[in-house]
Amino acid sequence: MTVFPKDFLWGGAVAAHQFEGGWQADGKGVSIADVMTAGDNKTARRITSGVLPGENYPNHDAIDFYHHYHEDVALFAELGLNCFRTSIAWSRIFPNGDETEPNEAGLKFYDDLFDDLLAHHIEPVITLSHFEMPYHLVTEYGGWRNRKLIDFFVRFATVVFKRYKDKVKYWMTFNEINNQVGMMNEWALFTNSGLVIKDGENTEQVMFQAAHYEAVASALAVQIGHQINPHFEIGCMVAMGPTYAATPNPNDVMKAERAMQTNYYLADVQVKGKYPAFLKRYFERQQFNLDMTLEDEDILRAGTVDYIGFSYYASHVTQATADEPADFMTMGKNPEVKNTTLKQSAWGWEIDPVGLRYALNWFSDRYDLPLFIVENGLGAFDQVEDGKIYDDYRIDYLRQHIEQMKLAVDIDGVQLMGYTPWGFIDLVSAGTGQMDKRYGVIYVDKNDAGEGTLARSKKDSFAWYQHVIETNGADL
Ligand code: P53
Repeated sequence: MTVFPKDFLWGGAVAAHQFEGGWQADGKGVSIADVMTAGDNKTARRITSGVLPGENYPNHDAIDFYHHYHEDVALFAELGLNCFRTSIAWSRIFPNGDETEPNEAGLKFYDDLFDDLLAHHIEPVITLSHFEMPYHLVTEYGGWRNRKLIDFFVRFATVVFKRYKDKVKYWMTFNEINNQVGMMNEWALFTNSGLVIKDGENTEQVMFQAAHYEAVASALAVQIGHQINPHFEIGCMVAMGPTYAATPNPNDVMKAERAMQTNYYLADVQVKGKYPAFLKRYFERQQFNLDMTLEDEDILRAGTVDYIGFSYYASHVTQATADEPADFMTMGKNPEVKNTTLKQSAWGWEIDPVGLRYALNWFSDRYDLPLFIVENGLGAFDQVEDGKIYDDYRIDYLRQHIEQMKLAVDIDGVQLMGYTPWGFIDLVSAGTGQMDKRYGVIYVDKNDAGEGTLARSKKDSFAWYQHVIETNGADL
């Protein structure tokens, strides 16, 4: 017996810049992902000023889905997916971001892709902005610190909403919009918002300004989308990393509560249409002079989302220090505490299936909206033995998480729309730029050095996931 509804969305998730390749194909402009080098488990990716000779930019070619989509979509259909989450590369549609007319060849690519998916009864689930804005908007306008970005984004959103209004029903505006708040590092500020912090600038102030403009742009897109097609379902997308207290000491609990706020303050804005009290007070106390108008407030109120999309990979633990009063944003400022009750991935991410049920309950309690798990999965090193990949560790991870989804639906009454595990076809890691940090049930023959034939093959987890979908999650 399954606990999932008949129309449950079983899918897989990717993002344009991490798998398409074709970085200059058919008039595509340079995107922020195109100026990020490869890192690894210990070395951070670097952001270069433009595309420089001699650097390794793994997103340029990625797994070349751009030239393989036809056979790849056939493989997705064989897997049995009934939905497929990807993003539209903004820089294919508006190569520089500030043009008035879109690039027809870019629009045509997604037409063909969506037609192919629909022919296989696979519903596209589309993120408008997934860590991929035209790089020109960074160099000319400073990224999302600039209010003009709202207009550019709205133009982009309007063009694609109109173009694909009969092909795409499920949309999300900004991927993991809160990553920049939770991480406050160079990578997150750049990938979320195209921000490069200048000497003497207050990083938090610049970040909150950018996030505000994004929230306004998101709310405008929601309103415009609903006008173009009232049947559109438009969601937000939140990175959910629940934070637990290290001990029952109330100071730890208070600190964990504060850290949780970094997960959801933007969800509050996008779901409730207004800023939470703790943040308004924080802005006042910090004396940030943010550009937030009364008109913006109206827009936020009128552009609330239809559902909550979220990613869930891992949970976190935090502990108070004696000299630090619990306050918002504390998570980014403190080293994490290891959770000794859990195992970690090779990249140190805590493996916590129950945390997914916790997250589902948490969202359901606070927002009472349909929920969509649009990313979840295990990044691992896979070994190829006699042409096969025996990835039982990945099956275990996915099985344990789906078991918790079942409990959330069956016992807790959570409204769950669907599940799209991340990187179900191997792709370039966003955080490290690696190919060898693999999430897929489909293997792609390419390694960190960029070598390989790009051939696709099925890991053991492919048949397992296929069976899960076939039985609508009844048989794990
Ligand atoms: P990778 C953490 C760190 C980096 C990216 O991540 C993240 C997260 C999770 O909050 O975000 C998402 O590739 C993101 C995807 C990304 C995926 O997590 O660093 O939406 O683009 O690939 C996995 O292992």
